[in-house]
Amino acid sequence: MDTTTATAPATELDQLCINTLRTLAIDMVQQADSGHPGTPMGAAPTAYCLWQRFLNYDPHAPAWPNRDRFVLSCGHACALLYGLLFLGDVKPGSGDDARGSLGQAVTLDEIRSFRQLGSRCTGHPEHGWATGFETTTGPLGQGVATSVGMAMAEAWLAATYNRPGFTLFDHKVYALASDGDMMEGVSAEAASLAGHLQLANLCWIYDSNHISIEGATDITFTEDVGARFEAYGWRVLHVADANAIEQLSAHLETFALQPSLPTLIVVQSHIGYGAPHKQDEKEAHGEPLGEDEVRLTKEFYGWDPDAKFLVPSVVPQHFKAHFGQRGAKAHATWESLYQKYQVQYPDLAQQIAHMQAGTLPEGWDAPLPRFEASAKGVSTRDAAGKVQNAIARQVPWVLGGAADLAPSTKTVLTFDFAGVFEPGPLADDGERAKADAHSFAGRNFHFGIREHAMCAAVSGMALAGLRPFAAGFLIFTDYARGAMRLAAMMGLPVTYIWTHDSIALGEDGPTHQPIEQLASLRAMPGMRVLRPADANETVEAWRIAMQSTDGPTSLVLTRQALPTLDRTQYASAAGVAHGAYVLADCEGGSPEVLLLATGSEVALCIAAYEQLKKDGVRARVVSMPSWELFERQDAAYQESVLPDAVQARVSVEAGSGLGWERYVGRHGAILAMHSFGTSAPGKDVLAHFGFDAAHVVRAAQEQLRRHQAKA
Ligand SMILES: Cc1ncc(C[n+]2csc(CCOP(=O)(O)OP(=O)(O)O)c2C)c(N)n1
Repeated sequence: MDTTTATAPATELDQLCINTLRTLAIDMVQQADSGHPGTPMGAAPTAYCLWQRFLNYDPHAPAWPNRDRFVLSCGHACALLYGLLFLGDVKPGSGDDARGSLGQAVTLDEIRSFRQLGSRCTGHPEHGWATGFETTTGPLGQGVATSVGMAMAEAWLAATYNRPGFTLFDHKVYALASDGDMMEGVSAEAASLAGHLQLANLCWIYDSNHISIEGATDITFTEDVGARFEAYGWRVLHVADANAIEQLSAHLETFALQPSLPTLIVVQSHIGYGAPHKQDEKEAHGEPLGEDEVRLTKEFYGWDPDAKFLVPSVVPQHFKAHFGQRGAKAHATWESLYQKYQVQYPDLAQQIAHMQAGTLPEGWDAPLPRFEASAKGVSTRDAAGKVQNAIARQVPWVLGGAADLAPSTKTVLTFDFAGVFEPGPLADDGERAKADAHSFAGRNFHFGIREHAMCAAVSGMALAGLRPFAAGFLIFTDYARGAMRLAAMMGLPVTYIWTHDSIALGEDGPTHQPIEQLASLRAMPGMRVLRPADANETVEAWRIAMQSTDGPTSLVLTRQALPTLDRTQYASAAGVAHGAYVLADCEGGSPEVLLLATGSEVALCIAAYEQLKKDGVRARVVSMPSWELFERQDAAYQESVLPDAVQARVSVEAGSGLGWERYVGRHGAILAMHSFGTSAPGKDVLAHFGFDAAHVVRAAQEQLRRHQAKA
């Protein structure tokens, strides 16, 4: 906090800075002929006050791990963020390329080309496109939900790495939210979680302008938001007028001193503030003000109506004198503390360095289990749980949880020092009890039945350098998709564990049996999907997830036991790294028919293969745990697995058949689901829909007949 100015009334210079932010936003939208000018105009004083007086952020070291986070949840108001980053002179730090530094600085040229091809000033903030975009926002609700994960990460980092005299982590997480953010369900899930967890480091500032696109929010949104948040366990503070920044300042000071609850500050504002005709009108949304209105508004601000993208030189200077210097000082103090910490706690410092660099400690995969061949086998969820525990023991920042399904998804970290992430009791001095079984240092997170908020939260955790996992049933990815999509877009190394991956889950019936979910995850750019066929493929799948630093991985796992294949008889599971590999091949010539499958259906293909072998048919089984990885292999490898010459092909997957034509061709056989499932024990459901070896054998023989007839 800047004690010289914290609650002082706005000066003329402050007003000039605020109006610079407003006019830059107006000019950006006018020039682009698209975008939302009204919200930046209304919320500029709020954002200015936060940045200039409170945010601890070194503009020249944007990857500093203890920086305060600012999330613009209403991403459509991004012109405001671009103005702040430019006026605050935020630019990549020298010599570091960690997450916070991603991209290049927002320059005035970039601002002028707002929303144009190649500009860093994108239509909504895209993490990585310019320095200082802490997360991608745009779908309303995502930013605030992600900020909860950032706050959880800070709480975990503080509880895990701070030592007496070494407060390495004590940063705050701020999110600026709009009516739409507050309407979206995901923000309610996330706020409920944050309230339960008593995340005192979290502050949402709700720019309440009572307008959304269709007009005044009294047609849609009339609840008492503050009361709702109080019920969630938040402290709620109010600012009657966004332009009165000293009132907001006072509340932000209160927030900083609050030891046990998250804070919501509800700020009443006017969309399009200063635009004489468009204020309080829905036109302030989604379109430029228009030249005439721009002039009138600028006059209202005491601005030169003819000036465009005008930045009075005192404005960046003023930002530098407060926002810049405060952050640089805080960072310098932290650096000298960190240097001493490195000497006193070299192992812990090494862990922090790994997190910052996105690397893993030497030998992280040494204790990975290997599973003995077994006809009875284990489910891939069980195998994954063992692998995950082995990894998490080695890598302290591998942590996470499930949406109330940790026991079913086998994602509990069971080793004795894992602990549970829960707020510890507060001592008299307001300090929390240090790491015990239940504290913020715990690594088992209970997300509650909140799949969407869980996935947004793990994104926030990944953005802080952690390697989080999130788990649930595959069917519930439908509830979490919004957040998963942004994780894929941002390239975050999150591991999702989706179990109960097919109709074979059985008795829970069609509502719980995934059909189209696998295909839709495969359709998501940047999402690595792995559906391992047995325990040893599961080991390899987890290995790939851990080695992936460029995007999320979905591990798609069974509820039911699968035979653990004898790898002396069949090919090594190391083939998983190629996405698809020849698991079982014929002898005495090239194959006549290819059997392609993933996950639980690989065992069916193996059974069919053995039968076909007895019948004198030369078949090949291809295990295809990951289409994405297979697509990345060179043409020669792909040809070696799926030779063009062999067109008799059968694919088997107990889900939607969408996409399998790519591998079996238009005339190949696709054994898949064409409807929702049914309610019965898993074995009966599988039999009902024809997922058995006999069916695979029949399909293979039909393929052979068809191709022999053609030849
Ligand atoms: C999930 C989602 N649905 C719809 C939109 C499209 N959208 C963009 S801005 C907007 C209205 C936003 O109104 P509000 O949240 O009150 O923001 P403000 O009026 O303060 O700009 C809508 C519906 C969106 N960005 N995200």
